[in-house]
Amino acid sequence: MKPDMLLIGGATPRMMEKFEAAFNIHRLSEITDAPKWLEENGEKIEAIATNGHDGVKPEIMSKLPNLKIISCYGVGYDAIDTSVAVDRNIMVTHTPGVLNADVANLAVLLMLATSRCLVRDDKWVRSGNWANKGNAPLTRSIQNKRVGILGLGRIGSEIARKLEAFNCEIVYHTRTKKTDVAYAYYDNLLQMAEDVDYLIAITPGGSSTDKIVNAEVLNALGSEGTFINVARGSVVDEVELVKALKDGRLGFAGLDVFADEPNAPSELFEMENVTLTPHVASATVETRQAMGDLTVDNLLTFFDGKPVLTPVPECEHLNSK
Ligand code: NAP
Ligand code: 8YV
Repeated sequence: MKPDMLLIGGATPRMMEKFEAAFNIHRLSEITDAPKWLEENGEKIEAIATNGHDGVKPEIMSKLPNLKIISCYGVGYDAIDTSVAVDRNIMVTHTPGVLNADVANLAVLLMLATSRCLVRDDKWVRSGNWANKGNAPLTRSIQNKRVGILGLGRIGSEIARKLEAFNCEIVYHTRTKKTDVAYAYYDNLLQMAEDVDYLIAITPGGSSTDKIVNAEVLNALGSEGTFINVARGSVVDEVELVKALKDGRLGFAGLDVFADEPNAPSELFEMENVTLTPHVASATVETRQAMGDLTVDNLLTFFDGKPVLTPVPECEHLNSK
């Protein structure tokens, strides 16, 4: 008998092929009256496959009394309430590590694109400005700049390594000082923002990081400073971010994530000092394949009675049960 799995959000054809071989799949997106369906069928669901954006809503989780595992396609799992999962002995897995390189690449790309005005200069050529108005205005270099990384974990460390190639001076802020890195540590985010040219956010979302990049931090970064966000939209006070960019209190921003995705504040659309991407840091064919494989393999190993490959830290203890 195949276990019943609820699929929240999408899955690639490669994932679906493996899911279909191992599970009875119920796609939430195809269920017309979800509350009624959950009431009538919730008992049979043993597994959920979801993603970092959709997570699992509390009203869904509470209707699945026999849920055993949630496998998240993504490393960030702030949209899944792990405290409820742990209380109910539900295993939660995610996809750490396999996306480090591409997420770090997008952070560097946003830094470069914002500083070198890539979007403006692409338009300069296409619009005929080059021929009609002459050379585009000068841009700014990322070479030799001081970069503050907010969150020096798996991805933050990869960003730091990549920026060494640009001779950037790396400093960082986390709650705990790392013992194994030579970069200067700031125990105070505001102080770090005062001292750097670029601030890159790459922490988890959730309550501990909610709006930690606030108006004060943005002011400290200043009119020549650049804020890059590849973490979660919730990490920055977005209303203050828009105001600071408008007033020129903050110079520039490169943003992959937003508070109310798939919506981004429309004021940003008119700003030339901002580069925007639609939450695509991990969205390459190669990385998404690796994330998909890990999402599936965590489920398959679990139902094989083996320890899952990548539990979230809160659920590691459930692996030995
Ligand atoms: P990780 O290895 O767990 O690293 C997280 C880092 O953030 C750690 O250095 C941690 O250090 C720090 N941190 C956590 N809470 C903090 C707080 N309140 N204040 C300051 N620092 C804090 O995670 P990762 O694999 O690098 O992934 C990081 C995050 O990137 C994910 O959770 C996700 O939100 C985001 N992400 C975004 C995309 C995208 O598509 N844009 C893709 C992948 C990941 P301490 O614990 O010492 O504070
Ligand atoms: C995904 C992410 O796009 O891994 C993460 O935390 O934000 C991205 O890789 C996200 O999980 C949605 O699928």
